[in-house]
Amino acid sequence: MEMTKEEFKKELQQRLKEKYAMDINDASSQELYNVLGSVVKAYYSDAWSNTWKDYLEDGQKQAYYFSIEFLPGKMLKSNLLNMGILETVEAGLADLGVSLDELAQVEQDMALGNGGLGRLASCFMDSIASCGLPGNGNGIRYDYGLFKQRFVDGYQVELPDEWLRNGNTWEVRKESKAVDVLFGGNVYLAEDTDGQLRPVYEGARRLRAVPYDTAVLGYQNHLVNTLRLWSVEIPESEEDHYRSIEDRRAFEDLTAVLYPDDSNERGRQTRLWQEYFFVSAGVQSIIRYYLRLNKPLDVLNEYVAIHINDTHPALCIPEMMRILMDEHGMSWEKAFNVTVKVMSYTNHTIMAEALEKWPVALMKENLPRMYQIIEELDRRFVNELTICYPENPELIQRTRIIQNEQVHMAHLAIICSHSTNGVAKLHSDLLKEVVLHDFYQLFPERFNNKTNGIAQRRWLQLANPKLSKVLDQTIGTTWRKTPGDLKLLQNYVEDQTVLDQLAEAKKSNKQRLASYIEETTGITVSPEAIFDVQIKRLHAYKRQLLNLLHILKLYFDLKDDPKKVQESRLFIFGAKAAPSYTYAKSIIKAINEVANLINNDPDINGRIKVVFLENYNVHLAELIIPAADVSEQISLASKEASGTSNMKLMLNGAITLATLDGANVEIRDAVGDDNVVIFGMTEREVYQYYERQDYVAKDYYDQSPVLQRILNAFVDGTIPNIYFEGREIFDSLLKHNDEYFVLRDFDAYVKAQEKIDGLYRDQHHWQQMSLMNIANAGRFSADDTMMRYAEEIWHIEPVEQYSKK
Ligand code: 26Y
Repeated sequence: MEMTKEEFKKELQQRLKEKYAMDINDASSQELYNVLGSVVKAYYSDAWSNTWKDYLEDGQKQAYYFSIEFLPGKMLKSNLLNMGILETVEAGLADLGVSLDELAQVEQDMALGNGGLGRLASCFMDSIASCGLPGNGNGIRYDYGLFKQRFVDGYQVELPDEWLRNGNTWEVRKESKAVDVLFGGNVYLAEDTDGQLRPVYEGARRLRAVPYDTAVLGYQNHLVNTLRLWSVEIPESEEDHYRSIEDRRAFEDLTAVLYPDDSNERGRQTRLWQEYFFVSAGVQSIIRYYLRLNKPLDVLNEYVAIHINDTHPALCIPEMMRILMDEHGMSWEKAFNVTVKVMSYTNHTIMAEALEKWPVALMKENLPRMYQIIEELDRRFVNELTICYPENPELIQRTRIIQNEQVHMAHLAIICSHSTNGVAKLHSDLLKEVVLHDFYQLFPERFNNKTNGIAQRRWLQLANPKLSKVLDQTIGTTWRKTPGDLKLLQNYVEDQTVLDQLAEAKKSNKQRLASYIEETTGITVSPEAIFDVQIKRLHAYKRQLLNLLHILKLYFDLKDDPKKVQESRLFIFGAKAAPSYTYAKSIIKAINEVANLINNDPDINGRIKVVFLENYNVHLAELIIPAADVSEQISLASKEASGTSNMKLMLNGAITLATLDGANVEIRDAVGDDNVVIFGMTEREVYQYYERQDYVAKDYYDQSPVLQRILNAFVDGTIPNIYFEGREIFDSLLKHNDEYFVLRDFDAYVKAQEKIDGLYRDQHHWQQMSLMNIANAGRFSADDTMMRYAEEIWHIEPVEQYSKK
């Protein structure tokens, strides 16, 4: 893929004429963006169809990553980067008086995900392609992405995210690849003319799944994989069956919205439909493609690997069984054998409320054939276990798929796949030892760890050009392709010139963020302050509240002693709360009110500032992360499966302030105790509390005047305008005994923050720590993570002509 600047300029102007009959000077940013998009698409279209043809001709084994969420953010710049023409295009546009950065702003963030899990899926897609691996994504094309967050009087308000309003340049509708998906009705087995038992459907609804394909470009390797997202339509032949308007709506709305619901029960029925819809469409299209290879279905696992990203796509299992048996006449035993070899599953949480269970009645009514197959999977599993462990009926009860009239999706996924992995060492150990211990005993060889990773291309090369430039000048450019080479930076830990350059890059990123803050919130902040950042979904276990309590402590300290020696701090929050998660919304309101109180208090005079940025999303993350000094990773130990913002912040030189949870443990191992600040209970101590059941939060309050003052501020009017929210938060800690041990870890957190303050004062040393973090972040490369999935789970290999040089 070669293109000179002049060729690019000509092409752009030509297309602008064709499409809008306009010259550059007359075109709006949107028009220019659209045309630029079509130039870019034309540029990779050959590589896209070649990749596809190569896979087909070589009968290449391919992986399919099924995920109910994908969160790629904006794609223009990353596509240009991966094609190797970012600089050419930027310069060409500049010649024409157009700024690429401004054009890039026109693109709507593709936010078809809630948070970590969806963003991980997108980093993985990028890495699969960049490693030259044959792998594709499969998901849902939601008409509305994750809600847009606004603050009104400090409260979160949710607005629809109409990301498709101006069209989506990157997608291609593939009408000819549409498939039908059946819902509801009755299903019974009857003998067919050939004597085989086949299901007969009565009164089922038939919906059409239409795929929209998006190219996933590898980093400068000419490989283009596919992200296939499905949208629902009502087939013309079926229109009569949808009698009332409400009835029709219910089905038409199937792919309307992403459920902003990573914590609770609302919207669950539609979610079940969504799950089956994209799973059925995806598996059908895989089988359709496979049949073109003219291979027998019982060796499907030699050509296809299907990955189940959390349990949401776990219906892949019964759906694959259905297709193999009902449509291709395979026996149960053979179908099961092949299905297990094809499927693998990642667990992303140990939080009990997020482990999916579906009421039997709901599943029977909406997905009758799926339910029949699941019931039979359960029956056979119970039979087998009864033979192997006749003395242990409790084990069977605990592990079976159907329990208490509910289908346990994680059990289904583990029992019917060949691999179950956690997303960080600690998390995977907890799965084996505690959460999924029974299954580990039954299938020890299935359990493994794959620590998450991030795409350095997006989170360093694109998001932080300033730092990237310093790196290029210092250690050469190989880190761009091989993030492990960042390690070379360690040789410069005593080099004052390099340390100064790193500091300069950080400062300039802080200025960029400071301007954004000023523009969007009107709050003036100083780039000299410590930028202390907590960005992630708002959830009690992530303990944004602990951060807030510490802010209040600093505030009261300064009120009492205005001369107190303390570095200036800017506390930055970015977080969305699930719309029905009242407690999380109360925390948002409280943070916003504390921000108002402190930012406007003349006694404080700007020495502490608190900014809660609206609408945290991928794009905002790209702006915040390069500017961060401190990375807050303070979840209660054992609760955060991995975390990935911790990796992104470290990569950009922030110092991690963390509990020993999720991947924080591995960050500490990577940088050493001297380059990270760890505090709080370990996961072992947390479990000891659970066993002994002897945590009394109120004791901490009773014994600490500092905590009394801080907590009372929530209910005595010190923090204004939080009459209900303040009481709710106060009660959660003292009346409901502080589920996430905020008060237990408070003192340790304060000390850790004091340590940060002291460390920052020694700027030379701080820069050295920062350098060590950047240098050791290469080990969290999603490229490496994907290579491990490829080798150890999917058994696929890089395609030679596209593999990394
Ligand atoms: C079933 C429904 C309630 C549900 C919806 C979404 C349950 C869970 C989720 C999403 C979970 C999620 O985002 N988990 C995060 O996955 C990241 C990637 O592995 C981890 O880094 C992070 O610790 C984990 O919370």
